[in-house]
Amino acid sequence: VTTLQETLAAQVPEKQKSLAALKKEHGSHVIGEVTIDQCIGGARSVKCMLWETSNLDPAEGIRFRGLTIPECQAVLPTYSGVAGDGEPLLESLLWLLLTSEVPTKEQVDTLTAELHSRAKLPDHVIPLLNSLPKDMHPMTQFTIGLNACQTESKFAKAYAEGVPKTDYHTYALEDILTVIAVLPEIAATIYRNVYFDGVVNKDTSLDYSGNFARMLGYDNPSFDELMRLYLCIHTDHEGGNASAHTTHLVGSTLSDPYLSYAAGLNALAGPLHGLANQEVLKWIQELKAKFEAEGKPITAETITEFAWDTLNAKKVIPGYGHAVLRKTDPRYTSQREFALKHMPDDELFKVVDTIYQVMPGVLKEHGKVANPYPNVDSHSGVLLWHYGFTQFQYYTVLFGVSRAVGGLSQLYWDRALGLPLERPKSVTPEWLWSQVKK
Ligand code: FAM
Repeated sequence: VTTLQETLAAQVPEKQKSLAALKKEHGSHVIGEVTIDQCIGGARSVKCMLWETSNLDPAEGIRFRGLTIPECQAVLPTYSGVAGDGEPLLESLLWLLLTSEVPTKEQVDTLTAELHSRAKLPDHVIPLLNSLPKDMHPMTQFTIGLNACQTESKFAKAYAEGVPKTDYHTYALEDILTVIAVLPEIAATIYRNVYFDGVVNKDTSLDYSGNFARMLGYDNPSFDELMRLYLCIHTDHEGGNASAHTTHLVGSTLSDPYLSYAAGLNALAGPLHGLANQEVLKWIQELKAKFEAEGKPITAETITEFAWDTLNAKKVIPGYGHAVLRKTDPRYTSQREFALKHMPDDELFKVVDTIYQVMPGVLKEHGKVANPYPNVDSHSGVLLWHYGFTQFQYYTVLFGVSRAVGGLSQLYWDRALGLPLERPKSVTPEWLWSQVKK
């Protein structure tokens, strides 16, 4: 069986040559312009970053190495081994994002074994996590835990020893696979510490997602399937989202993969980004509490009323809108299909479905939101809740385990292709005014 490392090593020379040719022959070709709006408005759709593991089309949604979520579900190896029979394994998607090839089940099995073998935390990490205050946000604990593992960085050690830049990607891959391997145990330790007894039970006879579910304390094949879907759909959303971009930017300084992804996690912890999945459940719980107190049922009418209360209070509706998408997020749709298959009568699923019926209309009437449709976060918490995973302050940690796969797969290619330090030009307000005063 051709291993992941052999597959990648065979690809690097050709891709290095191709990018060098593009730069040499067409480096000065103009691909866009930048307006003042984009300069002061968060660089929306400014094309100035290379990202190969996925691409996000506003109308179509995400494609992982050219494959949509349904296409991934049709071809990527599953737990049973039969593609299409259940959710793809997270390891299958990791292989696809890194190599752009659909792996065989045998190849995926070698990757599962490799990740399990790398999943050894340094001795100082669990005691450090155990020492953290229980009311410290789980995302803050998560980034502390990952930073603490940086003592193991092979990339940092090799750089310090002066290895040639042509070898950086080989050491980066070592760290990338180890970071992906240790994140579940860091995450599970935090969950068990904050909400239970601190005990983490591994089961490495299972795949990455199944073992992660056991470490969290869940032993239900249906939940294992949710974990596979959840971890796959949150991996990558092209390069411009804050967690991916931060990982790429910090990595471009030759900070190692541990420090780079820990930085990406801090971006993910923001309410407009990964923390939205927690905010969605908080919003739904507040909605339920209000109308239960008033003795009113949750209907399209009461949800509409609560949505307007939120908007009139100058707050955002969490789980709706997107900086790029202009239609319902296919990551929402894939979760809806999971719910229809596994929990069609779930009460919260019905609430999310009713929100979906009314919210686009409310946001269109409100008139400011460019994308009045749901994103990935408006559905994810409801699926977890169904299995008793009701600690929604923790939800973004699960997102953080998954997003490492996308951000770090690209980081491998950043180093293999020798992408340089990222350094866009900032301008002053005076300069902007000087451009428009004729
Ligand atoms: N509810 C209320 N107002 C919203 C809104 C929402 N869901 N989405 C956008 N707006 C507002 C936005 O705040 C802005 O208002 P101001 O002019 O007063 O600043 C206006 O509509 C235009 O914004 P936009 O161009 O439509 O969106 P942006 O590209 O600026 O921002 C998001 C995109 C995702 C930050 C924004 O839609 C939002 O805040 N959504 C709610 C939080 C959320 O669900 N984030 C998760 C996104 C998800 F993809 C992820 O990263 N996990």
